[in-house]
Amino acid sequence: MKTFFMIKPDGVRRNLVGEVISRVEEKGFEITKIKMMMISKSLAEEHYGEHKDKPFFNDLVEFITSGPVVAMQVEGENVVAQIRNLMGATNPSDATPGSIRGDLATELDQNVVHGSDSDTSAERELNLFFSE
Ligand SMILES: Nc1nc2c(ncn2[C@@H]2O[C@H](COP(=O)(O)OP(=O)(O)OP(=O)(O)O)[C@@H](O)[C@H]2O)c(=O)[nH]1
Ligand SMILES: [Mg+2]
Repeated sequence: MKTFFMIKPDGVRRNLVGEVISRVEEKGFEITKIKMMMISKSLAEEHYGEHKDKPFFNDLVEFITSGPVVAMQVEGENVVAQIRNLMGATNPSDATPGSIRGDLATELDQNVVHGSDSDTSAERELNLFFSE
């Protein structure tokens, strides 16, 4: 099984790339594709398309395009759900200590990582980021 996983601009700015990747690798998953990149406005709007009617959509697009991200394809058993567990709850205030967001973030809109929330999202997002 495969998922799309990404270290957001706040994680890169805070030099948490090694820390986050270590957690994924130590858990036992395999990173089979990885690249550091800037996300264009159009890619951001497509990636977060499900949120386009939310009041925070513009802030979300602005934030995710504000600096480089590290995009990954991660493989392993039940990887979509297990990566979401490693990430912790969307709001770091609710994220359990031991999770990436629980240990490394404090704010909802700067929560360090993204991971696909279903197999369907994983396929869509992997195609968006690793199509060439
Ligand atoms: N400002 C603001 N940001 C929000 C709110 N809800 C979600 N977000 C941000 O929007 C992102 C996407 O929301 P969701 O897809 O629902 O959450 P998620 O799947 O845990 O997070 P992602 O992995 O980033 O997709 C979250 O990671 C938050 O940073 C909100 O109510 N206000
Ligand atoms: Mg999401």
